Amino acid sequence: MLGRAREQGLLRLSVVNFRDYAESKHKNVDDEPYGGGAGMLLKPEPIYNAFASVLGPREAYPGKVLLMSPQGTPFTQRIAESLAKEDDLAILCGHYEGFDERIRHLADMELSIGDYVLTGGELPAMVVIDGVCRLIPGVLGEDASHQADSYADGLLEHPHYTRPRQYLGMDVPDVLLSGNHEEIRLWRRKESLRRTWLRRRDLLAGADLSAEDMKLLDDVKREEE
Ligand code: 4GX
Repeated sequence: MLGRAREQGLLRLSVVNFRDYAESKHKNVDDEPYGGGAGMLLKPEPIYNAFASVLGPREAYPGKVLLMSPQGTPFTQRIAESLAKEDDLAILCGHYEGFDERIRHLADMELSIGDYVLTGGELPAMVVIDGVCRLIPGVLGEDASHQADSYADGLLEHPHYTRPRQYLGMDVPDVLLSGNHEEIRLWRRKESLRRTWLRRRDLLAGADLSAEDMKLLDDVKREEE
């Protein structure tokens, strides 16, 4: 999807190798931690030099600068939506155990994609790129972007079915074949609430639920007791 979006001119992506901006003749971008300890740290100069060479003075950068780290703010759909409004984003990431604290000062926002530790920030950066770019108008098809709107309500999705009507003894729920659009809407909403109640109860606190939702959720709770 992002490859097509690039071809269509909907987004521009480029990768900068900060090794090309290392100061020493040996092009080393990492060094031992002051105070001792295991592991090498990413040095500040290659990152600062790369930034200035490619993007100009930090204070003149028009977009947001992101740093990928497990210590960051959890990356959520809400954050993806706010980043999708920016015309420019820069993401700092590296394949190192850690980075010199002064690199943090280049960033507007430190983001984490989850509570686990990876070997580098490249995959987290790609996760953020994917999550943000799919929200750029035109990147997803008409159908998919309409769906994306409905996923933004903070609930888990209801179950989906396609043909065949029966498979290995598992039937498509009758309501979905009924042609009754109001009944289908109510069923989907209820099953969405059920999934959220059963799998991610924490999400219900942040979801804005209508009076109808509250009634459906009551029914779900009674059924799931
Ligand atoms: N959510 N990692 C960060 C440390 C590092 C080294 C050099 C920048 C430069 C992660 C996560 C994550 C691994 C990215 C360690 N960062 N990032 N890297 N979870 O695990 O975002």
